[in-house]
Amino acid sequence: MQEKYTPKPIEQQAQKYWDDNDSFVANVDTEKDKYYCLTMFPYPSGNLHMGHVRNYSIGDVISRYQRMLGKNVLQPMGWDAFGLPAENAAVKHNTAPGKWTDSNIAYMRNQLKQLGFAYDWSKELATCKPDYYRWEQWFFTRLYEKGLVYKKTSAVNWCPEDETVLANEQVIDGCCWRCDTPVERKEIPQWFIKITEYADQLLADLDQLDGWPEQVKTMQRNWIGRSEGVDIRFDLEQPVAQIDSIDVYTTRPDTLLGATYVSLAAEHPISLALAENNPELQAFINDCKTSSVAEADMATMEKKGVAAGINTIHPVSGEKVPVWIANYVLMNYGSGAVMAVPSHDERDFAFANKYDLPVVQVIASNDNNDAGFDPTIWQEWYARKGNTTTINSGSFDGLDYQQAFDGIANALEKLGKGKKKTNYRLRDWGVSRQRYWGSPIPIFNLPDGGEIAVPADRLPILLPEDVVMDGVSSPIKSDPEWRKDQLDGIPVERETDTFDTFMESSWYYARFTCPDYEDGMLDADAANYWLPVDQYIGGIEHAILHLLYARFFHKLMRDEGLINCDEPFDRLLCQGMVLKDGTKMSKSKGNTVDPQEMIEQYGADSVRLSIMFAAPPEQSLEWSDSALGGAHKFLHRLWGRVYNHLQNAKAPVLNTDSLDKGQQTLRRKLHETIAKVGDDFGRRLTFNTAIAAIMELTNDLSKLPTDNEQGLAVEHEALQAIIVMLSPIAPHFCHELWNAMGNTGAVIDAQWPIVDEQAMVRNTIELVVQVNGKVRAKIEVAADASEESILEQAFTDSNVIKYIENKEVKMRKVIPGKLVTIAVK
Ligand code: ANZ
Repeated sequence: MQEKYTPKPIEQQAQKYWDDNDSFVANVDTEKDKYYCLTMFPYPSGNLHMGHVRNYSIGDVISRYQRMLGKNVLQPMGWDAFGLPAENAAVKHNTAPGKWTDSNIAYMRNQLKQLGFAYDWSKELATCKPDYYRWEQWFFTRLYEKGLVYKKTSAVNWCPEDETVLANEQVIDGCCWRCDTPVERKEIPQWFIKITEYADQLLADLDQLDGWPEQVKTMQRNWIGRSEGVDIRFDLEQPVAQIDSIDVYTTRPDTLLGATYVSLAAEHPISLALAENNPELQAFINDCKTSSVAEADMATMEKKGVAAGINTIHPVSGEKVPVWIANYVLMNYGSGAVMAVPSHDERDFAFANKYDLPVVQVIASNDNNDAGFDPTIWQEWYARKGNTTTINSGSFDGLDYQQAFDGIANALEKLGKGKKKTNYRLRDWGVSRQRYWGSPIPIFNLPDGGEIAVPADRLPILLPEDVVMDGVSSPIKSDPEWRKDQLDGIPVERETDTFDTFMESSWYYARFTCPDYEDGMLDADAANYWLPVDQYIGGIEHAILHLLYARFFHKLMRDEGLINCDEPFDRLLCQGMVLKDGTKMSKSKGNTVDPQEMIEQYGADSVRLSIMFAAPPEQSLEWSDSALGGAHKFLHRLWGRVYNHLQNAKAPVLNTDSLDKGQQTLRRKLHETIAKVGDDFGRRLTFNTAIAAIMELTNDLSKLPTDNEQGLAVEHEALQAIIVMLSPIAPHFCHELWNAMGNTGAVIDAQWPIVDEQAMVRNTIELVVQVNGKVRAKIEVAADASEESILEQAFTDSNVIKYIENKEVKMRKVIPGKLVTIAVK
């Protein structure tokens, strides 16, 4: 063994050993418990950043720990390789997106290898390769056959100058990022998958996910947004374009008598019909078309509208209620129409104030003796449902929330003017993108309109990779030849839209179990053995969409008979960000830390150790170069300790019956540490506290005298355990030391150390001695000492003697396990 720790050659040797021995290749083995640990795969953007290093280190520690428990561990890695950045980079560097992506993958793979992650590289996959996306295309055609996908027109961001669709991130302050032309909303036909058909299951099954953070489940619940309400019919005073009523969806039928106007979405059929003879309305509708399609913007934008000039009849009061067209009503929620209750709904309130519409309070607080509607305390309780009473509501006065809800809903049902209804906020998943670098959507458009799904034997529809990007439109859209195809002699046109890249990341975790399988999307034996993923790790930014789509796809695959469990991810850990000077590292702020430089300078193990030590995994972590230096020093010291030990020790044999007190104490500490670190790695997933415990033990160990055989034997036992416990964190370092300690086999194949319960038994305990209520001494007594001998020891303690000398002892008492109390006068 070398005297000094030199990371580079040690890391290369360990990595070579793992490679040569296929150490991390995982095969189905039904005799063994499996453990599938997955960290969200990266987009191959060019190089790793510190966030990746943290993320992948967490997954690696968990994987390596589980392996030492004897599990059959699968930890795969691959590339989420389609997406817009590749198109932009291709234009900028005058290359093709495929080429750019491949070279990034090669570079980043090498970086991951340098960090020593225990991946099964034989299962590597890249989603931009036909052997991956062909199954996604096939699956889409299956969903098409089952009626789970459909086409409908839907809004996109359109640049009239470039005549191209823009992604949301390509719209900057409402203008095209390239030419600054104001962006319009354009309705074009797009493909949708019916995730709404699974809304109920996606909601209900969240309750099974005990291993998920509550916060993530709450976010998913809110996103699915189940609400119970009533569809209410407001008859029109006069029909418009043969329509004689407006259906509104409300979750607050209890406020029905406070409805002072009805508002419609700009795209509502009545709005469109009225606009034909109303230029002001037409202009307003056009105006709405150009505003953003992003839902977040809809919520915050200024409320605007136009009076429709028609009335409805209130279903209960029979009074006239005017109709407005308003920009805050969404066409694709409920029925695209709202009964506006400005006294109890914030948006309606803002709108009514702006256009001077009447506000009628119908809910009164039971605590407040309120005189009229006071908009300044709107937020405080007007929107409240509990502890209220209805007012101004005719025969429905004097009711609490639930009574009013049920009373009015039932009355409407009797009148034939309302029906209870459950709605979801969740929309069907629009999967069409007008971009090039994605999987082509496997549809043939027929010459006489209509379309059919591409038959299985014609899949995959290949994306050409040898393309020139003009920076404006997709090469497969601008190439008329690419579209041309034939089916049974009939000319057809290929769909030129590609899939949303969330499609690929929705099922990669399943394909990892059988990435080379050629006879289907999934090999049932492999998929059913490995799934569900036991531990999934990734950023909180994926808490909603990615995780929801993956859960949805899982259920779709289950219902296709491909897998047999209900949920894809058993346990979920969302790691925090890596910050520098309190802010997120980003190139634009110039505060990034390059992992590559750190690895070169300190070695991968120090980088891994420092990043895992800095904070609990869910918390954000403040990067510090000095912490890295500290981690490095610790490894050096430990190395030196092992080196010295090996200079002194000649195979010492531990004899637990002949240990002195210091040796016993160290062994106790050792086994307490083993128990704690196992709990931290396995259950708590707090790696920082595990490392702290290992460091503390190492520190205690350095104080243990080793000038005798049993001292060396205890040291040997402790160093062996420390090397094993630290190996998930600093695997190369421990690989080398494990062999240096004379063990056969590699540390990755070592068993997790077994806790010696006997060593943890404390045979002495410390007791406090109080004299007249003040602590005067601490004495160490045998754990099974009698009361008499404890008192004897207390009374002979020199410090205690000082306080009782020449005094009359009034009381003496032992409180077992805690203290001795003495009263004197
Ligand atoms: C009257 C009312 C009174 C409402 C009140 C709320 C509070 P959730 O809970 O998300 O389902 N709404 C219905 N359809 C809409 C649409 N297409 N665009 C915008 N808003 C719409 O929301 C349901 C509530 O959102 C409904 O209940 C309706 O306003 C509004 F004190 O009706 B409510």
